[in-house]
Amino acid sequence: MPTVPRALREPPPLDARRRTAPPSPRTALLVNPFYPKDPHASFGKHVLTPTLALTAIAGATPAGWSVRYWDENLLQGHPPSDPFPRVVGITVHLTFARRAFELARWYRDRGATVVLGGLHVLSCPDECAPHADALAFGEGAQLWPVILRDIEAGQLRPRYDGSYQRPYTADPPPRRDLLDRRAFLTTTSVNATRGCHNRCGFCYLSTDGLKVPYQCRDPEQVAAEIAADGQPYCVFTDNNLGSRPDYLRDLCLALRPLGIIWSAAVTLDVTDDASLVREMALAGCTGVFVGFESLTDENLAAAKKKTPRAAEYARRVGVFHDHGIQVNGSFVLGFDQDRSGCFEELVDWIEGVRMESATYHILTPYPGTPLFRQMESEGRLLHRDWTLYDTAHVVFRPRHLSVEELAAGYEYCYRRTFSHRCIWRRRPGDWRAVPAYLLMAYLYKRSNWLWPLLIRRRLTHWAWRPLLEASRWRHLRFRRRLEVRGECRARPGVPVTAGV
Ligand code: B12
Ligand code: SF4
Repeated sequence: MPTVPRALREPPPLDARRRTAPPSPRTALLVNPFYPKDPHASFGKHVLTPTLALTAIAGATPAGWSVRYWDENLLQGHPPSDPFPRVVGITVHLTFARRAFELARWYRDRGATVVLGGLHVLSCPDECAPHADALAFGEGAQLWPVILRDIEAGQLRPRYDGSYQRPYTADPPPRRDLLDRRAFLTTTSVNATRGCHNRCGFCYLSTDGLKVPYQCRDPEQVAAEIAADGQPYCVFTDNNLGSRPDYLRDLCLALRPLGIIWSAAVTLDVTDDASLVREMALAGCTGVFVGFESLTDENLAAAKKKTPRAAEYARRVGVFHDHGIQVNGSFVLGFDQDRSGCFEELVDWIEGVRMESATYHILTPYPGTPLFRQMESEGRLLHRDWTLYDTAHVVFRPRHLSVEELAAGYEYCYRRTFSHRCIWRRRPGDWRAVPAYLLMAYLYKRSNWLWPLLIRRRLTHWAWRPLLEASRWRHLRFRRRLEVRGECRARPGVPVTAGV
């Protein structure tokens, strides 16, 4: 098993003896808590692009308040305490809930008011409530200004409910200026849409009580936000940017004049219409993150995944490749029809279709989802230690595999996919795209020894920048050929594609 340096395994200890000044009026601190990194995956993936959770709510901070952003995963040591914040907002996911609660205690003990929000608050409110002065359920940009005003008026309520019904276009732009640009490959993480037309049984979108109607922002508004951040590469962190093909087409038209490159998570059905994929390429799309999940149709059906069946996958990967778009496939391991042998078969297939990148996730029943209820009712949950619900650990009893076989299969998939041999075999067919592909693969997937240093010294953007610029330049040339000749088989090459 590859080792993980301590700084990526454990959060910095909180100094119990630190003396702090009284809370400074109208100051807020927003914290993204530390989570342990998976030794099999790239350490670099955590500094590709920031989560929008906190910059989105920071954008809604009322005038007169100062707000600071702190991401513990940037390895900058003890979280800030000078000036000591009046209010601390912490985003909570199940995997880092324990750390979020530790932080909450530390700040509360010293007089700050702590507000918790995010997915875990929604799925496990009773667990979160004792650790906060107030809980924010759902859409935070709507709630944050109300919470701060109530604090000023001394009228803080224990619970605030935000609905996802308000027009998405009404949200203020995220405060990307709070981020350290050196610390990420790109600070331009953007959401153009919210929700997804699917409701896969394992997805957090099917959590009880979470009602996220599908909403799209004005394409021009999205393009202006991207242009304002001034970066060559943008990552769409939407659940599924391809949920509404007509919208995606309009968005592409708005993005085209920017001359940037971008990547996004989409479902495979965007390849139903090759002309849409062409529009994406012409607008700067160089990579897609696609949840293939499984090569077994029974698994897809059981998960209620409404995308093309497995026999169609290879042809559809080809549609992206034909338009110069690299594919980062996401695969879930441990479905009920997975048996020993499925891991070799999967990586053989990935190698065969020359998929540029792949991420693997052990099936994980998130609390509140149909999958969780099923596993619970069948008595298959092994424990409720949420820190291990990170898709890198087996937390349930698989149907046709032992727990050990599934864990070993996960490790095998990563080890083999990022072996020298497999990286080479998956190289693009167009030799001109090979150098960028190899640089990307080696920097991203085979440099875990280097990432802690790059992260701590805030050299992430510096390390990626030449590759980003070279990819954008190649892409612009490729686009010109695509415009003239129609479909084209050359691949421009891209640093990394979006996705978790
Ligand atoms: C960007 C991203 C990442 C980035 C950054 C993650 C980080 N925490 O820093 C990277 C690539 C590093 C990453 C890694 C992983 N991720 Co991730 N990631 C995302 C992604 C695509 C976007 C997040 C985002 O910006 N959302 C948009 C914001 C605006 O929405 P939001 O977070 O819900 O926040 C709103 C409200 O919840 C609320 N709110 C949130 N916090 C707070 C706090 C306060 C005080 C208030 C008032 C309100 C509030 O207001 C916000 C604005 O409306 C999401 C999918 C998605 N589209 O959301 C997955 C997602 C969050 N990731 C997920 C997972 C599983 C992971 C990994 C564990 C995967 C893996 N095996 O490696 C890792 C490890 C991270 C971890 N342990 O949490 C899951 C989480 C599932 C769950 N139930 O917890 C998601 C939902 C993807 C999915 N479809 O399953 N991820
Ligand atoms: S397609 Fe993806 S985002 Fe949509 S419900 Fe399924 S897993 Fe979730």
